[in-house]
Amino acid sequence: MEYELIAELTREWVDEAGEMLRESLKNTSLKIEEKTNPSDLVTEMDRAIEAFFVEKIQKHFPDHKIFGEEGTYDEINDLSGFIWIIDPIDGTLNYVKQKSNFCSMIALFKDGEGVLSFINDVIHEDVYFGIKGKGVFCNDRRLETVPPHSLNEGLIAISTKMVTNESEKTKEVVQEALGVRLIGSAGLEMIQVLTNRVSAYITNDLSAWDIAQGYMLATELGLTFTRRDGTPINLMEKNPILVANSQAHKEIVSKFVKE
Ligand code: 2AM
Ligand code: CA
Ligand code: CA
Ligand code: CA
Repeated sequence: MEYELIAELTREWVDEAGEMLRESLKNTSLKIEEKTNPSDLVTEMDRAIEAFFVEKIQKHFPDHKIFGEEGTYDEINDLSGFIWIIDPIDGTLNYVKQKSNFCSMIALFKDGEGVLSFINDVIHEDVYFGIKGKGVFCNDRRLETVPPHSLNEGLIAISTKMVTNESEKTKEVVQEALGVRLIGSAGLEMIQVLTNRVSAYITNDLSAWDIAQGYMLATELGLTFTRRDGTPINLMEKNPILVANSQAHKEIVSKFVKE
């Protein structure tokens, strides 16, 4: 099936999942469990949305592999073939506490390269998506390429864990920017870079399902998406991320890799 057709189908699933998530916010008795610590949560909706995507994928693409946060459906030992990467709710803590500032993300990779990707800003009903070679869109609007600019001309987003594990290098990078912004959803933070509302986003270690969708969209838009030290990301392991326009990216890497 052509990528455009797969994207059309995926768009239907993403829209339906978004509707389910908006509806779920009316549920006052949502089941919530702790995973590794009190800030690491999973709700019945994380599981339900992932199961919804998995059912659709298995029906339409039975030979594709699936990699989701809330349960690995296939043993993934390498990135060969078609792999769907799912984060049903990115920013679960926000979903529970703020009832906003979360997104739902799904991407399809072929042999390690992103071919299509969706990040749904559920509350704003903004679906960001990209198809390899066809550009990146927000709903029906094509996103403009971000012009290269210096970190000192824009804002920077950082992950919450970087605030508590603040290092001299992080401090130096953050001070260079006009200001720092935190949302608590890696997906929405990557969208801020794509839309040039922040100039860069840096994180501590994140898994494939946190980054694959933003990685595909950022790459398609011509942004630079690497590990924090400037080396290529590896979706088979956790990665500290740096995504930015080419100029800010270069400046930040030089601060992180210097002695
Ligand atoms: P999640 O909500 O899908 O878990 C802020 O917490 C950001 O970091 C979110 O994008 C969140 O994704 C991600 N994250 C990754 N690992 C996490 C963890 N162990 N606990 C909380 N958030 C985590
Ligand atoms: Ca999680
Ligand atoms: Ca996530
Ligand atoms: Ca999640």
